[in-house]
Amino acid sequence: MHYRSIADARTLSGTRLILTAGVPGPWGEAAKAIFRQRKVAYTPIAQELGGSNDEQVAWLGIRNAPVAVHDEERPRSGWAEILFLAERLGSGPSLIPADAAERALMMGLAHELAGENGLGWSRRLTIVSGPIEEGPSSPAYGFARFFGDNYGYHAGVGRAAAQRCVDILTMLSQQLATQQAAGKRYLVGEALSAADIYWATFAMLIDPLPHEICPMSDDIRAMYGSSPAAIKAAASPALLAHRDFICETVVGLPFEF
Ligand SMILES: N[C@@H](CCC(=O)N[C@@H](CS)C(=O)NCC(=O)O)C(=O)O
Repeated sequence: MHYRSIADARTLSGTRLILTAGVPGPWGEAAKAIFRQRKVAYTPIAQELGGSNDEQVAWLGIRNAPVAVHDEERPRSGWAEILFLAERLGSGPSLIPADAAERALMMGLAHELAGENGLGWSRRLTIVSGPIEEGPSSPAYGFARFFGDNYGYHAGVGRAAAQRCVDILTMLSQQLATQQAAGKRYLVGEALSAADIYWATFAMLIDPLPHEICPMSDDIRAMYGSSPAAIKAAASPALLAHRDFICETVVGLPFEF
């Protein structure tokens, strides 16, 4: 993926998507997949993982990624506002169900995957809590402290966050089983929705795909693949197979960062 700088981004119009360069992040990969599925063309702009990203902050007041900026409109960094931007700008089948009850379910599942205290958020807390609690002698302490300070770490949160991951994965496994028992292919209703895409991309924090289709550094792979056994066991084989299906048919393989 060819990234442009923030300085370039400021001179461009159209849709720009700020992404953590060179690193597979589930929020960024979900945004890319949603733009791709909705046929929204965009210019990728580089954010530095864990960096101060001063130019980005000076421009938008937001340090992390992803951030979607369309023309002179306000920046959008939350998963839901990025999704609604893609719905508005794009074309083809909607990723949000038309039926109100299905839509409410889909948005709820998406929040459980991508929102605050959702699967990605909670799994990140399980990753950082070990090194933070071990203290500065841990080689990962600095990194973990930074992410912990930015994304909701407090003493003792690791255990609750791990349980939340288990609960969410159990719920998703049951939801898919219910759908499949009714002869339905996707997580909600009859058609592909954003919930399928969030699951396919956030699953990398539970069970990273092999290097050939999802290349990442050894450090990131070790971190993403380090879930406690109870978290791994909570994702049913069918839910992981659904991840494979959505990655192959929608997200596009290999992942490219
Ligand atoms: N803005 C997103 C959350 C994005 C997010 O958590 N991004 C993290 C992913 S680990 C990030 O940018 N990390 C890199 C950094 O903080 O520098 C949302 O509210 O939906």
